[in-house]
Amino acid sequence: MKLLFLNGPNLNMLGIREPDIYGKQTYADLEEYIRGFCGDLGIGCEIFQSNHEGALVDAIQAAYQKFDGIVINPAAYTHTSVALLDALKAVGLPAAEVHLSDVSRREDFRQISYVRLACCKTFAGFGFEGYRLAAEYLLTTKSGVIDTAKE
Ligand code: CA2
Repeated sequence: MKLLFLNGPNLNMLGIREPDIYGKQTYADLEEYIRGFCGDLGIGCEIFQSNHEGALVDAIQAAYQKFDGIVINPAAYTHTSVALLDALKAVGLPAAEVHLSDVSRREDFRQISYVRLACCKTFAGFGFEGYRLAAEYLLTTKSGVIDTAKE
């Protein structure tokens, strides 16, 4: 079992500003946390962060036949990106959406998630733990496979 963890724009700024919303821990702390629980769960992982939509699309495409699932925090692209949605649908890998904050309790523009339409589950508001919950979900469920032929 090998998972790809994708993080979108500005998540590399974690811990630097807005600690009330995103916590005090840094992006390096997040990477360490992900590698730690993946080790505990006995799963392989790769972590990639980009501020560029196309780079995230490329990473999703490159995951095809290489990973068993994708855990994605698309950050602001959550609310705007049909390109990320299409890429996830194109590769058809089980995917889980993660948000550090509880987006359902935030601004109206954060209530839309395009990426969610290609994800089997969303974990929002659990901080770093959301990534572990998403990984465990993908590890234990087989129901997340998206059949693009039927979409
Ligand atoms: O709650 C989340 O994880 C988000 O995906 C974070 C995004 C936001 O646009 C989404 O609506 C929800 C923001 C990424 C991090 O932005 C920072 C901004 C300032 C300081 C640190 C991080």
